[in-house]
Amino acid sequence: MLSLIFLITCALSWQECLATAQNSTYFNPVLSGWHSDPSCIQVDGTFYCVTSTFIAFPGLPIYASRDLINWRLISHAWNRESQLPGASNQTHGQQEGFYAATIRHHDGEFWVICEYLGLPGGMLATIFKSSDPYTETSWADPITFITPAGDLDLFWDDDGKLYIPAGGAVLLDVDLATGEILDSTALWSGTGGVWPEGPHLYRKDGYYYISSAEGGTELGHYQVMARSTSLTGPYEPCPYNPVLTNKGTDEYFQTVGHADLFQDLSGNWWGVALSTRSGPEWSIYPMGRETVLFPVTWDEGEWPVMEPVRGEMSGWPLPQTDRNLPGDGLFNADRDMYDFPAGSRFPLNLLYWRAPPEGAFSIAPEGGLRISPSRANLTGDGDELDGRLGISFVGRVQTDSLFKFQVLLDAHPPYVDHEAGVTLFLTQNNHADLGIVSRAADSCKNSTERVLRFRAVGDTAPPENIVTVPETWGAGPILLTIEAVNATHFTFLASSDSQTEEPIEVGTVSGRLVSGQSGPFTGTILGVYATCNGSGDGSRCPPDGDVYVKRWTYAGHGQLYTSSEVRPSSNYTSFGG
Ligand SMILES: *[C@@H]1O[C@H](CO)[C@@H](O)[C@H](O)[C@H]1NC(C)=O
Ligand SMILES: *[C@@H]1O[C@H](CO)[C@@H](O)[C@H](O)[C@H]1NC(C)=O
Ligand SMILES: *[C@@H]1O[C@H](CO)[C@@H](O)[C@H](O)[C@H]1NC(C)=O
Ligand SMILES: *[C@@H]1O[C@H](CO)[C@@H](O)[C@H](O)[C@H]1NC(C)=O
Ligand SMILES: *[C@@H]1O[C@H](CO)[C@@H](O)[C@H](O)[C@H]1NC(C)=O
Ligand SMILES: *[C@@H]1O[C@H](CO)[C@@H](O)[C@H](O)[C@H]1NC(C)=O
Ligand SMILES: CC(=O)N[C@H]1CO[C@H](CO)[C@@H](O)[C@@H]1O
Repeated sequence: MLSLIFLITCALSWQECLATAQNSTYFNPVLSGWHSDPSCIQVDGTFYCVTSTFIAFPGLPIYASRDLINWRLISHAWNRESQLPGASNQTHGQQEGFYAATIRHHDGEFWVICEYLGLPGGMLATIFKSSDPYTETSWADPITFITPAGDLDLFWDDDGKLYIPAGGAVLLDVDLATGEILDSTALWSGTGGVWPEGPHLYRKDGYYYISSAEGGTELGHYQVMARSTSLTGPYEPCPYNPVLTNKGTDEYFQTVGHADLFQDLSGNWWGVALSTRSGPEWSIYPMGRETVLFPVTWDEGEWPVMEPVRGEMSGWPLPQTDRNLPGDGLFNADRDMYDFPAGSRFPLNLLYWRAPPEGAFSIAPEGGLRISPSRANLTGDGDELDGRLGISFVGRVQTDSLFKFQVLLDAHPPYVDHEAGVTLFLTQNNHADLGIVSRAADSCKNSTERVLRFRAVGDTAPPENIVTVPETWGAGPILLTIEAVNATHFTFLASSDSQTEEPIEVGTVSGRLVSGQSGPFTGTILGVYATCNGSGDGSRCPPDGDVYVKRWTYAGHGQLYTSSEVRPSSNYTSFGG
């Protein structure tokens, strides 16, 4: 019946009709929240992506999908401090660390190449390999070398020889055994835009294609291509450059670029890129640079044609919806609901800002997440307490425009100025916190009391607000909430666990605080922290300050796909014409 209607109403030939009927619609971003610089491949019908993580640890998350829409977090290429000993604790800057990874599959192995910035010896190229990306421990210690250029790619020529293209379209020939750069060839200078970066090299129909971003990763971002019949050039620029951009438009999805291309099992081409849901106003975009998917038409011998990035997309038939992937990691759009039962594994989607202090986090024998405070607070200062030695802070990426993040926190900071709480965190210089703080109650009796303190750090920070914990709440755990009430504002609420319907609003902050600012490359993280605010010595706080997360939930309540239209969080749709 359905097909009969198609045949009657379709003015095209029946083959074209069927093709039309099968085209899919879906929503961007496909990896929502901070997922910048995506690189993806397809291996035996499963798609794999990696994104940049800068100083977050674990880093270089690997996502897998069978349908291009449901992406499961399956592992991190960088998951053990010992893979790069001492790298994290030497990295000072908030936007250093791992930049612009590339994932490729070769000879049965997955390869992730990436450069690490912020180490004294120069830009460190790292190559992580795994034959089973569903297991974290399968990612070996990286091969490393000092690289003269960043944004590294992996390209095997027809003869099987590996080359490493890098930013500025430079082709590096590296002896991986010694780390020696044997040769460096400039392939193509680009179209003249600033910051030619994130190059990928493809081989198709007798051509070598270079795809590269230019214009910087903000409103002026765009993607260009060039091709040559010889690896070392000369390269002819695509007559339709830029091949992909939202520059100069009033689209909600801006900054589109840093693309990678791959094929599905039906032979259709797709691309991923980063994009920011900011509109041209470029003012409030707490989720930073997210991963978008776009269909690509790439006929034999022709230049690829990329569909412009929008919130609602239409293109090639998507593979059938299939969430049947190994592992227990979240799908990107899923909610968190953790009570950390005794003996359970640490959820894969939780991350730290640099490697955490040793032993600071564990699942308590009676259940719950135990956090030992760090001497460094979230902001940090000076040399010893700037956060390099670890901050007791654990979070998850904000993946929805509208959401509610709630933590039931059992915290009784034993000394004045010690605190634990929840945070809306972009970097150490831009965050808003709702803490349970210990304050001097009566100087004669030397006693302390618990107060709720809302405090924000950064240019547009509202004033601090302190509220005494109501006596009726007793000494039990406190439910702390951060909620995106609309696309521009976050509120901070507290309640006793037994009176959750009457929370106290302790603060409100504009998303401007966590948009760009000191974190132009990263995006907002929601998390829990505990600090003894510099007391103690070495890496140790005074004892007895441990706090317990009894319950941790995060649920999306909506995704904006235009500046004014919201779709439900979590479930994407795809349907035939
Ligand atoms: C930094 O990490 C390395 C490797 O884990 C360790 O040997 C070193 O002691 C750490 N440095 C400091 C100052 O803790
Ligand atoms: C289906 O999607 C592809 C990829 O975007 C496009 O080239 C093609 O024109 C679409 N077909 C129809 C009938 O819309
Ligand atoms: C954070 O720690 C630094 C260094 O110990 C200190 O100067 C600052 O007052 C602390 N800030 C807060 C908000 O506790
Ligand atoms: C943190 O400690 C410093 C001194 O070590 C003190 O001046 C500051 O007020 C404390 N900050 C808070 C927020 O308690
Ligand atoms: C107040 O309490 C702190 C922490 O228990 C202790 O170190 C300090 O000596 C006490 N001060 C007085 C005056 O009792
Ligand atoms: C968003 O919420 C904030 C805080 O409640 C409010 O001040 C602001 O007017 C709201 N914006 C819109 C567009 O409703
Ligand atoms: C309609 C639909 O797709 N529902 C799905 C929403 O997501 C949950 C998991 O998060 C699935 O179980 C539902 O089938």
